[in-house]
Amino acid sequence: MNELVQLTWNSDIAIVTIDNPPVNALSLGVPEGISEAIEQIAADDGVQAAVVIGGGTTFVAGADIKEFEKFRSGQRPRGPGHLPLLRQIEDCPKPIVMAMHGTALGGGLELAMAGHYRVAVPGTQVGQPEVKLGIIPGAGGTQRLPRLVGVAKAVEMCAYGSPIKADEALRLGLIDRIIDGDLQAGAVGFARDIVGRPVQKTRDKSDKLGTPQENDAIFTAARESARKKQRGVVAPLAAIDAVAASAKLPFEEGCREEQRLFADCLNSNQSKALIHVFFAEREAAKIPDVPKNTSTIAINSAAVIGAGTMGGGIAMVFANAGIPVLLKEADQPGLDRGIARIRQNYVHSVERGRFTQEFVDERLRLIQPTVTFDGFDKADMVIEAVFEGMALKKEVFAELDRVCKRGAILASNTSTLNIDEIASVTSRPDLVIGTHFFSPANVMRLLELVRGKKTCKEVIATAMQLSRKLGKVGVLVGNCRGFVGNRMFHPYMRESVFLVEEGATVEAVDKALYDFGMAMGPLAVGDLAGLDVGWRIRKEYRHLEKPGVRQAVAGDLLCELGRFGQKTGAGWYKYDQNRRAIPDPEVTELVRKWAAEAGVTQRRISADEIVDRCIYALVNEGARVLEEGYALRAGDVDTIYINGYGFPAHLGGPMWFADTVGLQKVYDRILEFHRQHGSLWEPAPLLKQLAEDGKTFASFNAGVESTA
Ligand code: T1G
Ligand code: NAD
Repeated sequence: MNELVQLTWNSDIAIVTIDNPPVNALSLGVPEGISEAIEQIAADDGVQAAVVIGGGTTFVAGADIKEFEKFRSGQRPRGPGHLPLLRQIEDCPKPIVMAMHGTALGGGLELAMAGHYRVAVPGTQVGQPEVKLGIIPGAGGTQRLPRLVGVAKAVEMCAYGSPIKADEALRLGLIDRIIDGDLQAGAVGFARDIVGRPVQKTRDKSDKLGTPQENDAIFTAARESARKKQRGVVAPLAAIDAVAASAKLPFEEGCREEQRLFADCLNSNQSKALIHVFFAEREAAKIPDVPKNTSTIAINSAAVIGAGTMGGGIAMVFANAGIPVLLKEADQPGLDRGIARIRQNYVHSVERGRFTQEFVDERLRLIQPTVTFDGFDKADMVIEAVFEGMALKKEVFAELDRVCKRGAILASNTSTLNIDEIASVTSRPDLVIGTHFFSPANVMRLLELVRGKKTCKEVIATAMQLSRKLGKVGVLVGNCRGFVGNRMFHPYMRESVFLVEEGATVEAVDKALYDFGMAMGPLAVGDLAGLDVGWRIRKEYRHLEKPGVRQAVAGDLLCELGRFGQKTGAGWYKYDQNRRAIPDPEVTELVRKWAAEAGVTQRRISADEIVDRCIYALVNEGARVLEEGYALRAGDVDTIYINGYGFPAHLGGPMWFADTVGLQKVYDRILEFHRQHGSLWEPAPLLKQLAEDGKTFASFNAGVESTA
């Protein structure tokens, strides 16, 4: 063998242990090692059966994603190349038992399905998550899985990529036994039980492959659903085609069809983008000056102050993670309203089948409502989510500093205010950090962590670790106005309004960006968030506007008519009782009249121009954010946009997308907008530099963030 795969014996049962930490990926050397072991097992008369097991915390998490570039460039055989190994395992005359714990994903599950029997400890997760990387199973997964679990379930697992747990896998026939207690001992025991029984080859099974009529209905429904739920993404449809091949073609031919579809997906820009997204998300957790071994503060209890939209959601996030949380409001009626909203949210979750009533009851018990500071002295961390206003935030933080124990973290959910100024009223600015959750906090995955000048490394490390525990993607950002996400969002939204002022209809702007892949058009987002917030801010800061710099006006015209968005039944759109958006010709007319008076020429604007104007506004500001060091890497910006702003993951995020277009092309287009529209389109110096040097954002790394 080699150091990645070990072969040992428990009298007449051979044990093959895969040892490639951290996740036992099938990196170069692993399939080769397993193959050698199987060869020895087949030849060894003293061996009656074998167990294949993962060393460490998991079975096999699949092919080594880092090696995909080698497949693409032909440095390694086309595809993961372990199809022959799987055939060798299946053809082994001695029964092979796959013993799973942790996760058996992608190539890991494919390996397991080539075994003759499968056992797992409770809680093991098995799945074909390849579509999330823009590819499909490439080692027979789409052919063996339907033979074990039936076509409908295989389509679901391959097209959506969500794993299932061991108990469901047992019910479906994907595994043969759940092992309570020690996995290896249990698997060896199981192997002894089946010695002498004929080896069952998955590829020879056909009883679950269904009839053409049944299958056609399954595939049609699956394609329709994939087109809707994974808009614009190619891999889910390819995965469905591959499973369809399993039901129509003999096994070998089905595998060839899978290989063909796999190769198309692997070479697509979508898979390159989604693999970037996978690694960017994990890279975001690494902070150059906060090493992995930085000590952290245990967060066993928390408190939230303000039970409004955000505070209520944040309390739910803690409760859902099993952390008891105090929720404080200014007065009893406000608290009652906040708690009622939380209950309502949970009722919806139960109705939609996301949580069980039992889970919800348990979580509700973890949220303790209060109007006093009693108990705050015990909390390890407090998150403030009161109204946005510096004076109030300072008042709250000064009080928190008095009532909270030494060493407790004080966090603010502010979306715009200066964290250093908030921290300055406390005696512990090193323990202050911004935790910017997104609305609805219990749903959105993004958590922007805002590092103040004095925030200490322990607090950053703790917040990063906590993000994971809370099921969020934490991204560390610097302390600038709007932080990273909202700072970039501002020019994006501004351009969408300018386009309407210049003659594009509201629907045309939203449709162009929706068709590009955004979860919602920008104007519909404005209606959802409320147009009045920006209007009030603009009124308050009008005196700070630079003369001669164009301001977006159309949204204010709507607000002056009381059209604040969904909450008032009208904004950019009209809304019916079901909150369905209806295009409103009155808005077009209102803006047309204003434009005529203001001397703004209206014209026909193409969908391409709409997308370029909005997306490049995002990219240009993203370049500034990067250059100024408020984001550590281009991938961090991408992670923020995908998880917080509905940017399509299959385009990799705004910075990755710009790289794929080519920065020279993006720069040239921005220069064109600069000539047409003036100073707001000043190209970011970093973009200019990278374009001129023929480089990409991905190649740029600002290094350690500094807010100084
Ligand atoms: N290849 C390479 N590295 C991987 C990896 C993989 N498959 N999976 C994880 N890592 C790295 C990851 O980058 C991180 O590194 C560390 O392991 C821990 O991961 C032939 C074509 C397994 C559920 O899609 O879903 O098989 O940041 O932080 O939260 O048809 O990782 O520490 O340097 O995520 O405990 C299909 C992807 C591949 C599984 C563990 N498999 N991985 O989660 O830890 S394609 C997947 C995951 C394939 C076949 C095809 C998760 C996890 P670092 P982590 P975790
Ligand atoms: P909200 O108006 O819904 O809730 C604020 C709550 O704080 C109210 O219920 C209010 O009664 C309570 N409150 C005010 N003073 C208090 C005090 N001294 N003690 C206890 N409670 C007090 O506002 P929101 O939308 O939840 O926003 C809260 C914070 O989150 C703001 O800083 C906001 O900028 C930020 N934020 C909001 C969003 C969003 O989309 N709404 C997103 C991210 C961040």
